[in-house]
Amino acid sequence: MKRRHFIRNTALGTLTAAVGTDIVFGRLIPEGYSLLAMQDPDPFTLFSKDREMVILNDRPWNMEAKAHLLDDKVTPNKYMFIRNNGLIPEDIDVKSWTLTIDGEAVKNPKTYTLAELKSKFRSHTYQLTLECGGNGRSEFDPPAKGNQWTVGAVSCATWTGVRLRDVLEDVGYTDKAIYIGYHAADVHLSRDPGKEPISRGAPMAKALQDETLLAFKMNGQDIPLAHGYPLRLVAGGWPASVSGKWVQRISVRDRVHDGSKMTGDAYRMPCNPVAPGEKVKDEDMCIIESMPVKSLITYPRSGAVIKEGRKLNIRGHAWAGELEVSKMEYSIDFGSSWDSCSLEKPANRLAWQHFSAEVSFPKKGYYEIWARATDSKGKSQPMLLPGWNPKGYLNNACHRIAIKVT
Ligand SMILES: Nc1nc2c(c(=O)[nH]1)N[C@H]1C(S)=C(S)[C@@H](COP(=O)(O)O)O[C@H]1N2
Ligand SMILES: [Mo]
Repeated sequence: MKRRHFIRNTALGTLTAAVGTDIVFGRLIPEGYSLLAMQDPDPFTLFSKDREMVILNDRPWNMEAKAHLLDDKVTPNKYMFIRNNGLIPEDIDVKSWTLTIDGEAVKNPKTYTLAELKSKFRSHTYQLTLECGGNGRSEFDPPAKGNQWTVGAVSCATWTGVRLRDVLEDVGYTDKAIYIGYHAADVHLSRDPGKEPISRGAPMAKALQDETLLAFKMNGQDIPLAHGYPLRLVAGGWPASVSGKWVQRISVRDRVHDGSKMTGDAYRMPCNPVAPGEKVKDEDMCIIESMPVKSLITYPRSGAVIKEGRKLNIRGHAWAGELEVSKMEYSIDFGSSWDSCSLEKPANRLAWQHFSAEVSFPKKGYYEIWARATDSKGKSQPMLLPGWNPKGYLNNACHRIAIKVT
């Protein structure tokens, strides 16, 4: 038998410090063996996510919720989707974290520490709907490249921070200002420091809205690392890609921001509908702004079984980008007829709204419940897939669940 080799005392010292307690038989750890305590935690533990969350990619991390996980009126961290374009920044030092406002339309760029931002400007809290532009992408045919989101790349947490408007006014900007663009601390997948994973933005009108925040709290606590700790731009109602995480710099531009993922097919749609699979010229692509009207049935979960003669209480949320949802309906006959749901007002502008209904079924058998929201301008969700586009954005087709009455 081969003689066992054990780790050296110095290595054992390092391990003990890392584990944080005495390793009782530490002397006997075979050489080359790695302790379980030293292995990377699984992503659910790492990001404090529920184990029912679905991982779509691990490099970069992308994770979505299932419809029934989004039942809370205010989304807790454990059910909030993660959408990363690059690598999460490491070794964040809050004490030395700064935000710089610069750009062609700023005469004197200014830099704030986090403490300065918090003490100099008033804090505001809003509940804000953040939906990835690619939510629902998995349904498109021909398929679109990218994370195959189903329905769970949407959240509505409360965000606390200072108004971007107040900060921009404190710095001062010229009448050349037409757009803002963010720059963040995350790292490009190639680890090339000259490349940004994503650097998007919004027109001044959106940047200056009351609800557009530089946030430092989510649901009353420090923003979780994966969601942008220690400082994040939040612009509800627009594709969530506008809400830059780990933000360090905001440029006030004299042109449409041209950062990473602002051009080409990224977060842009054919300005006019195209046939599925059609090539679209660059100049015929338009930047996505307000998200379309949409809804989600969060209770019961698809596949639920109920007894004949019983009524089923369904519920969920509806949202409409910059607009309010004015009508919510459901159908149990594949969209031939619709009944109305009761619909609550949003907690504030740009927050999703809750709906509920009591559904009766005529007899035993299989049913699908479809939900359809209509926005304040009268636009309704399409029953089936909306217009195909190269990257599979803005699928706001009616959500549906299966029900068996036995
Ligand atoms: N710095 C930075 N900000 C970012 C991203 C990113 O990869 N890096 N992803 C964007 C995209 S595409 C989306 S959909 C949202 C996702 O926010 P969440 O991960 O907090 O749910 O963050 C946006 N902000
Ligand atoms: Mo996104």
